[in-house]
Amino acid sequence: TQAPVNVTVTGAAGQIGYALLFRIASGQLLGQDVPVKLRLLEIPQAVKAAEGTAMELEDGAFPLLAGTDIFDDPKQAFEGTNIALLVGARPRSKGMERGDLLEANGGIFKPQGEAINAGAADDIKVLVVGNPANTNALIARSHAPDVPADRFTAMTRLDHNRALAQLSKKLGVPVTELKKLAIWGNHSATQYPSVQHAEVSGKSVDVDQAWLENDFIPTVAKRGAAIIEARGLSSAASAASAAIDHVFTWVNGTPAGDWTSAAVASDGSYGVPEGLISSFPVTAENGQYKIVQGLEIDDFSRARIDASVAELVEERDTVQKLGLI
Ligand code: NAX
Repeated sequence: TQAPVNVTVTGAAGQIGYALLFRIASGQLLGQDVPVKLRLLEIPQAVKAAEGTAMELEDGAFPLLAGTDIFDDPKQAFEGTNIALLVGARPRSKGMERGDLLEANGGIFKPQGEAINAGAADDIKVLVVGNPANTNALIARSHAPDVPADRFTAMTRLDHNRALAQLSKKLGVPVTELKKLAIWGNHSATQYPSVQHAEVSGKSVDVDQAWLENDFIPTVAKRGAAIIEARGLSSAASAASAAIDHVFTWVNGTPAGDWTSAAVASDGSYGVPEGLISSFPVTAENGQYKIVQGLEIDDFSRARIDASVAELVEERDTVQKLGLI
């Protein structure tokens, strides 16, 4: 039988953590034949709450769960880890400037990048969920020089899934009939959910531009705020579900004739500066995400992509000035 895969989850006692851990334990992250060992990282004040979650994981008697360990030290939490889900982050508090937010998160993602560099397994794959996700991933990656750059990714799969759901409702077709949607740029309000290459039941999608601009794009980009407004709490189960999808696809591949979206290190494609962690349409094969190449980009898409990428460049320049990368 296969040795368990080590999965580190940071922010394990938070609300996404609570939704995520049980799905990992049930085998949905990697597959129904892959045992997993959980390594939970929390800040000292939240270790007790993480212990409570670990008790519940034990009570699930999950056949694939080979054990749960809890840490408050990143060095230990990432030792030998194969999959790292970086969920814990510093939220923006009232009156906090963007620079302060990036700096506070630098204090989290720099040591985590260093710990991954020092101790993670050779096949380490990292997904950053904690916001600002793209730039947090950039910070972590820049402190892990021995890890191939393409192992650091940030999550836009929730945005991708939200886009699928909205288009499915609009067209009155199940999500399974939709292919080749794409999220471009930053996981923020500037993101660009694109239907330019999308297909419904094998044909190109025909929706009017006004609906795209006034309805679809803002609904997808502002969905997080709408969830907070309705639920009184930010998206958690849907975010956990998207994190499961991101890793499952990364490991098991995309189906032929389709792609998904993930924020990955740019290779300079589509005018996105090399090294920036930006969302692209991607395929996965043999455990690697690859940016879909050679797509024609229309003028509307061009302007939207450029605007979101400009925001990422700004974030990168800020963390560079702060000495975080
Ligand atoms: P919570 O505040 O419920 O949980 C965060 C947890 O992280 C807390 O338990 C906290 O103690 C822990 N934490 C803080 N610093 C830590 C550190 N240095 N090491 C380990 N743990 C640490 O937030 P939750 O709702 O779970 O959201 C987590 C993150 O996901 C937030 O940054 C949020 O903005 C982000 N999101 C990202 C999404 C995406 O699509 N990329 C969507 C959902 C979500 O908003």
